[in-house]
Amino acid sequence: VEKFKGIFPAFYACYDEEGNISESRTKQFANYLVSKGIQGLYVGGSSGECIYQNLEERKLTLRYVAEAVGHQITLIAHVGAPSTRDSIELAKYAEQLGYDALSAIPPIYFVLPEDSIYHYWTDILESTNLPFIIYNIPQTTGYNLSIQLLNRMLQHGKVIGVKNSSMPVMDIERFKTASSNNLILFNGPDEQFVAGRLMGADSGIGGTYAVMVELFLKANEFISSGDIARAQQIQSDINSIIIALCSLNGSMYSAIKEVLKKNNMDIGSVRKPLQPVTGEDLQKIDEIKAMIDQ
Ligand code: HMN
Repeated sequence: VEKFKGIFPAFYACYDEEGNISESRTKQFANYLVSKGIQGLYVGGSSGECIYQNLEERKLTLRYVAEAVGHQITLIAHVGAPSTRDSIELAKYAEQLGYDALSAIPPIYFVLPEDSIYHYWTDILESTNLPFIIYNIPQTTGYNLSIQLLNRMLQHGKVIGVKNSSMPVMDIERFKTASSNNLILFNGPDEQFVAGRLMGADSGIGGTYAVMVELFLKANEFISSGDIARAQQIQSDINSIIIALCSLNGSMYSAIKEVLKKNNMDIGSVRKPLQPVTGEDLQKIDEIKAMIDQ
């Protein structure tokens, strides 16, 4: 379990100038994050724009990341997809590539009954030998993980963790307690990373980590060493940055990608319907970069 403890940036989609998945940019970006000292990567999640990509594109990203960083860090593949069949195809592919674990949101679009969610996750986890991390993100899926379904899922020995993106930090404590502290809990909302850790999260997976990874690594260290005041100060800086990133005309991810460009890490822009930054936004990017660099 040690390999699942720490900071796991949610990996971004890396596109070329035509908006196709870029092999060189994907590999460069993965290596860049490894050089910062992260514990692992969460590949192909919401921040990876999985919802806007076809299966082949999702496989390319999974493969390029694995080829670039190999076993230097822990790799988690998010395989949530519209059909169970597609999720299983991604899961098997991730296993072949040497990923360390699978993860999936509940089924997309229809908010299906809990029993269907159980079968969706079970079908995925039975399709490979990899451990499985439940992804709870009620604000986008419309389903909030219940203790009942969690208990049912725990009967599969393969469920090792929950990535929890619901806003009440109490949920982290409840899921952990329901598993008699056996599950690894990943904090989802970056704005509450410190609170999540204090309520029992072992780790964090987040969509804004990769643009300010040093801040999350430091906050994590301060929590581990018991220096809560300094961790809180970093959280406050992080939140001002996230609010600034979300205040532009373009999507948060397009703003993040512009900041990365200023750091000589060009991974292209976002795919529509996510909107790219506008000219007006670009003027604010320098200010956001300065907040991060401070
Ligand atoms: C993923 O790729 O799936 C992300 O890590 C999702 C992650 O939990 C994000 N939550 C949502 O998008 C709702 C957060 O990291 C989020 O981006 C951050 O807290 C900023 O609001």
